[in-house]
Amino acid sequence: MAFFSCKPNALPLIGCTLGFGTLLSAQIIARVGYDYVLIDMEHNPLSARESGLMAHVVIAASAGRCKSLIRIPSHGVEWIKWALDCGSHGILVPMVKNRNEMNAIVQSARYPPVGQRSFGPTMAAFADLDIDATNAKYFKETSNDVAVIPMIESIEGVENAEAICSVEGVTAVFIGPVDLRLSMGLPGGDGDEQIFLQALQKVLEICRALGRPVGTFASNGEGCRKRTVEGFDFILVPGEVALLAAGAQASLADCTKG
Ligand code: 3PY
Ligand code: MG
Repeated sequence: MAFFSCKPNALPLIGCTLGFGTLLSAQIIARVGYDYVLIDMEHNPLSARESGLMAHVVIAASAGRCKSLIRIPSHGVEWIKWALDCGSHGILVPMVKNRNEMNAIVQSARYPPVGQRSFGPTMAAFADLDIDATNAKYFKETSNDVAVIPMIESIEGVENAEAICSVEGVTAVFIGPVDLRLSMGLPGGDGDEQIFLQALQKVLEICRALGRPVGTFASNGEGCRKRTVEGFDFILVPGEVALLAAGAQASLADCTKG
């Protein structure tokens, strides 16, 4: 089933970042009720050697009825191939700044005639019961539903948002608020500065006009509700690492209070 059809009438989709690369943790998170998990190969020490692990985490999440996106660490064709061939429902591609970069990503991620993705979705057949990678169905249908999601997270990316988002083969767009704010000289992941809010609004409007869903990150419930009211379609909320730290701190505080 396509990533954006998993909760058609009740957007936004809510997702949790997986950073440990461990199956047990993925299984626990996938059963909590999140709509999707984001396997983060960008900001966690999960190297190319561990790329096979992505496939197993996708399978673990899928058994919990969770969709899986993989955030790859670069625009490299090898990462795009590994992440899609293992049966994930889509890729998040960081730091996309212009149309040329987006065109190259789509070339790697889409089969002909749109792109030049090479055929070999070896693990996809095991990742999701709805995927049948062994016959023409994956090539003809499923692969078209795989989500290709550029991250807009710089001033330059916002300036070129229309050119990036309108490339054929782009499914949705994700705004990385922390890096976007850094590029604006602003701290943290949220704030009321006009330059930041106008950038969010601009990307939302462009994507509305193009019919592309827009996602972003929120570090807590208040931020999540704010972004929901603004019209974001999928939101990433605190992930595995933050949840473990918060749970451990709360438990220790509870067990040591007088
Ligand atoms: C950012 O905010 O820069 C992100 O990459 C969010 O995941
Ligand atoms: Mg970022």
